[in-house]
Amino acid sequence: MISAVAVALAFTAPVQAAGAATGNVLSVRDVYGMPGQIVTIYVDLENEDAVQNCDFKLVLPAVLSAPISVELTERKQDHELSWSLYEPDTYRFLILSWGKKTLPGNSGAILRITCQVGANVGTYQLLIQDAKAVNPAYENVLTGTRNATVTVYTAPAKVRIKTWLEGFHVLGLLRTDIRAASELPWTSPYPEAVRTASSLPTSIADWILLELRATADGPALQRQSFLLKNDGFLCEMDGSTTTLTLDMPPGTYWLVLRHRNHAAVMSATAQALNSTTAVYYDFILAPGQFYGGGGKALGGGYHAMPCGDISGEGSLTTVDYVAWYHRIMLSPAPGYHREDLNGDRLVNESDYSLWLNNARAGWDSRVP
Ligand SMILES: [Ca+2]
Ligand SMILES: [Ca+2]
Repeated sequence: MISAVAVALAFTAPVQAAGAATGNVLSVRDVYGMPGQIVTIYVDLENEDAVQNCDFKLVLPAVLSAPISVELTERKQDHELSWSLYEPDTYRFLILSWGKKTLPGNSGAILRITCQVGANVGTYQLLIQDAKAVNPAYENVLTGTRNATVTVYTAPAKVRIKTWLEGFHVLGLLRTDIRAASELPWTSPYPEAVRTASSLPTSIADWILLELRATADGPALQRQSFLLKNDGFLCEMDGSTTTLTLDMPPGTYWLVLRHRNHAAVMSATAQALNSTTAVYYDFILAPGQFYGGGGKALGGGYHAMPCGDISGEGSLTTVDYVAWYHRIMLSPAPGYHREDLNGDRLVNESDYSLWLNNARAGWDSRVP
């Protein structure tokens, strides 16, 4: 058998691109952090074969502390985790099912590790070694691994962004009915990037999720929740600061916006962001601001994120309709509902009409 180290050196294919899994690949995601911050290392498994147990070592750069927390993700059944320091800066992890259960799903994180970032700015290697992914017949089916880097920086990238939500839009502003009824949650509804607001002024319409990518169809480098004001500006947790401080160093990034019931959109081009002057990206002013023509014209020369993707997977299908139908059958009280496409707190025929019009017209997310 080829050793896992040899496989690691030989493997070069990108593993986080969209599409079906090819082989069984264990990878770590790139990590970005400032001195003193707590960062999370994600270990992902993309597997086309059933995997029961995993065994691997991680070599952490000296700029990271020893693991503060190590936990399995939702990709587990009766799996147990053992880990320990193997040699200086190298930790061994063993994920094992005593009941011969397999890891659910075919992609995504199987392990989360938090560490604290040290003071030395730079870019460092984060290596996987001696990895095995064992199937129920106790054969190692791992076909590759992918290493990552840890980037330590001191000046975060800044940006200003304006967008409108089609469903929430009324005469140049976004509805704030949810906030007015004190039903807007203080904590972001996006589990990928939970944050808590310090203030929720009455001008806040909803929460929105910003994703940064290095390539148009590549994986997310970072996801961060922001508040969305009624004038369309994303703002910080104080509900008013529209210069957004990103958890990333300066760089050139594609800007993806996701919302809990609108189709995701992406900037037409990558934006060079720096740490001193916040680049301003306005999604509403022209159709050409949206990658793939993904913005919906509202009239008056304005454009918005198309509403209706309740399931959040990118397209408007009966899955979204069924979610709306189930909700309305429950006669929900007014509130913060994903099926409320126009943001008036109610789930009713108005929301259905918005979904139907967009589904018939073939609206979906154009984010690859
Ligand atoms: Ca959908
Ligand atoms: Ca509604």
